[in-house]
Amino acid sequence: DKKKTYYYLIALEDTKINKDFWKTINTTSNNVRFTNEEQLHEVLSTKKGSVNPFSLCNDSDKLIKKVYLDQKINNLSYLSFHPMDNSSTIEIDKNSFLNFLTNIGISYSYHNFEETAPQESKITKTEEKNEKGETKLKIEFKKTENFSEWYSQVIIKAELIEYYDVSGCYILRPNSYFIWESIQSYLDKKFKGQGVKNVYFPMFVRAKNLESEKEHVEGFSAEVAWVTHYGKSKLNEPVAIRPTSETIMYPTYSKWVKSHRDLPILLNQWTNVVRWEFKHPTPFIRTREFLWQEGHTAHKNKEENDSMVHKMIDIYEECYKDLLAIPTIKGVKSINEKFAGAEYTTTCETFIAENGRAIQACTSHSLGQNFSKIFNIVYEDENKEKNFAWQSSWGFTTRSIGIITMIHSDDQGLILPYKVAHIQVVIVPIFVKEKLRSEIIDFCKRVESELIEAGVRVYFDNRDSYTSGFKFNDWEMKGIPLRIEIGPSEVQEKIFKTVRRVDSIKTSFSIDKITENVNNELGKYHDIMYDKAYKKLHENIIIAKNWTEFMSSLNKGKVLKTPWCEDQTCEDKVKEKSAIESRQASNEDKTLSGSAKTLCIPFKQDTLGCDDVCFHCDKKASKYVIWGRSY
Ligand code: 87F
Repeated sequence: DKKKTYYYLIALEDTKINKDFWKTINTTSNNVRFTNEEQLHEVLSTKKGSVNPFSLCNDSDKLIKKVYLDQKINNLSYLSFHPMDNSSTIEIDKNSFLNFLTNIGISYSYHNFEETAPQESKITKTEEKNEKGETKLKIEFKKTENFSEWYSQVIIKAELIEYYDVSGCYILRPNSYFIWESIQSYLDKKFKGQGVKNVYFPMFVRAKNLESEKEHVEGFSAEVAWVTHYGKSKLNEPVAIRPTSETIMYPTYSKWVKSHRDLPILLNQWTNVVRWEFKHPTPFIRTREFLWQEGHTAHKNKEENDSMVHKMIDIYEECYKDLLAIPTIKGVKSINEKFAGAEYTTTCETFIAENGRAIQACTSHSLGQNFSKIFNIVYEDENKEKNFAWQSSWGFTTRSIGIITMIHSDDQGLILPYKVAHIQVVIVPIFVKEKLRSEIIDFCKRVESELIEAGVRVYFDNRDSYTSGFKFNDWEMKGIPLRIEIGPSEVQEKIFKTVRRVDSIKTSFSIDKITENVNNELGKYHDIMYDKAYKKLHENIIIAKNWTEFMSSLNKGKVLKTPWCEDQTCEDKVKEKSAIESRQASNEDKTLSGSAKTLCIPFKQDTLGCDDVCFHCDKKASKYVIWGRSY
């Protein structure tokens, strides 16, 4: 800074250092700048372009008192640095690197470089009203051109989300909460059909329980939020807010399970969870608090447990398909990508073609006996022998609402699957001056009441301060599946006109069979949405047999299906190489940057030839696997 105090920051390449960060350390001024060439030489005996943390051992006068590490480094197992220039890379185990710092007498601490001040609503500008008091409706960005701005506008203008002044937290408005209630009601019935019962465990967890499972907590500990105070007093023992409930529920499972007669335990809870993430937040997709259900079961043997794991991922897949009209790729995670506490992890993956990113849609884990060994969930079998229980856990979150929005919606706004739409049918009267005005209203009311009677969620938009054109745009923006238009000619011909949101197809039906025709349209509606999404997903899965094909399709924003050796280090290398090569290819084009990782090894496998080799390392291929950039 201006007083020549030196700060040494080590940040991941994609971390943006926020100006608010400097306020959190005691700089003499906020005006901190990159050091100049001369000072670089003086302090670190190095030059521009060759700065790397190993040069810290040249700082013999100890001008740099402290090193600030990017919080995200906490989650990594190894780090990569350019030694002197960018023609080569040194990989170093993180703990060895930290030992190096300690050994040369440097103290370090982790910081969140990206923390921002509370954000105000981004959208105020576009919410200005026009002279008639109507909100400007158009989305100003195209889904294919600027996906992230497009998404921000859809969720605001369709009134799914309102911003909130705690970073990473959002308000779910009635239009999106209705979707969540529909998902809850669908899944809850399916769970109960499997004999699963609902419970509620507290949201607080003591450190001793949270940390009792080292392997699984290590990678996540940076995200755990803690309550340290009440009022102005400090708690004797801080308590964590649940990021997930294994360590909350399983000590009790241990109490409940004594004999084989106490098994299975089949429990689920609908809750919120908190994970204080530092990656850039995206409403619904990555938020610091979210809603979910988490199921936790315990069984006598592996077979019963495996079948639970698969039953649950099947229910999730069906929910995406039958309720939300979203096709997914169902499979098992690679060793690198599975939940660390699990024996194996099953998943449904989706893909957003417009920004080339895959999203994990839900997950169901076999925990094997990993947790029962830690929490001592032991039962005595029929032969009086003691065994550890076999366990599963599975979760489905409000991320699904983001997935619906991203998959289905278009440049006119949201498109809702009709089964989760708060309004399924909107009736808009069309007045031509005063011609047949009261007949039109009566006609609309008749259609409305017949549909209500049949259990259709219908809204008769009789607001007289808005034009019909405005109403069309308004309901299109909000994603309402079916619009019924009734004007003078409909009244005269005893028909009604429907317009489908998903493809703008207009059809006229006779007034005689309102309910039958509308239900028919809605049924077709679901299939149209699903088929569209299915086609888009499968058009974007590209088979790659070698590295060149892989990188070329990855850089076109595709997901790749490759023959693979299933080796962990092979995946590490692909991850690293794809990050470097896509950076070179993308040239600042943000949408094409980032590394590829495996999404899943699909359950549905094409047969591999006996001389098929891994697309990357040429070892024998054992499975087809799907790769992509993901959220
Ligand atoms: C963040 C902080 C602490 C994910 C975390 O997937 C712990 C965790 O254990 C953590 N983020 N996980 C894995 C969650 C596993 C599992 N739990 C039940 C699920 C589904 C529902």
